[in-house]
Amino acid sequence: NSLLAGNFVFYCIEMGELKAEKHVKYILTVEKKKDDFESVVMEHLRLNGAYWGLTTLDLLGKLNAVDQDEVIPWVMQCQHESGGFGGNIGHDPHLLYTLSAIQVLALFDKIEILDIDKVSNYIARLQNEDGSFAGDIWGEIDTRFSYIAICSLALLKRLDKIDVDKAVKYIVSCKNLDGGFGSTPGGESHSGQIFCCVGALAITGSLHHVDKDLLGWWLCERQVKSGGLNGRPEKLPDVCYSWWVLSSLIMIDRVHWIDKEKLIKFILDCQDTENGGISDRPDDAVDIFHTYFGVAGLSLLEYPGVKAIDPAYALPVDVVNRIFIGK
Ligand code: GRG
Ligand code: ZN
Repeated sequence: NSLLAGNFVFYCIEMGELKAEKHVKYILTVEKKKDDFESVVMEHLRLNGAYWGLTTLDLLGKLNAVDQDEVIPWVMQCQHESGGFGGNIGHDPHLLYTLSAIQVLALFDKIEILDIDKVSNYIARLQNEDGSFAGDIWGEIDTRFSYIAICSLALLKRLDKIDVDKAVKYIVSCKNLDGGFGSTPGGESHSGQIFCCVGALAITGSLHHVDKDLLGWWLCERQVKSGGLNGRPEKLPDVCYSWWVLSSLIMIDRVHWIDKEKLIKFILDCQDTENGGISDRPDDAVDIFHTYFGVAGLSLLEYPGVKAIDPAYALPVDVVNRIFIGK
């Protein structure tokens, strides 16, 4: 206990502390404002934005500050007759928003209001003969979509609707000699794609395809002097990689290879301590995306007062347990 208390004091005094209340306020304001610059830019990704904002609120223990009777009917209005979800009402469906819709409903324990077969059939139809997935009817293929399909179907308990073996084979075909993964076979290793591939392999129980030491080495080399992580060699650090890199390291059991305290300090240094929100790098402008990744990163780093997040499903651990173990 005194060790924990000692740690807490260290976080608060030595490193500056997480301005949780300010971030909650910032998220609630972004959710409400519909016509400022950020909202206009975000218009087409509102369902993603809702997932980022609401998950952050839940991690900070403040999901109840949101009226779910407003959020849930709006989410359901984003659904298309094909079964997939668009980024906003009337927008075309895409796997990206379909996962966000499922995740938002999961946060509120409302997955059962979905027509589960309809949604899972939409996802399953996007699998190609080689096991890969397209993001929507236009056919762009990317391991992001493999992850989204697998994560969504797992949350809906409908993985049997796709050919999981082929899906895994395709992901493995995107593995590189450096141990990382790219968006398609031969594509450069990038931390975002690595999260997707490792996450999909974790969910399907296929992590034996990963060379954990080789990939762990590549991932921990992403930490730069300031303590932040970059997405690939020679690039600038960015708070969002605290999620993409760290979640991957946790899934392959190599998170002790980075300096956690330095990373916590980097994330805390990216806060707007006056108006709330977290930016990609110290002194840049905050946005809801990096606010989510900062708080989610701190959650993975076991920062006090932040709920634990599941590194594969990108949802609070209690939400994931509610789905797979029961209440
Ligand atoms: C549920 C967490 C969650 C994700 C859903 C959409 C998705 C699945 C995953 C996206 C994975 C990905 C490719 C992330 C990377 C995003 C990013 C910051 C790209 C920037 O790339 P560059 O090249 O930036 O612009 P760098 O940092 O390399 O200079
Ligand atoms: Zn970023």
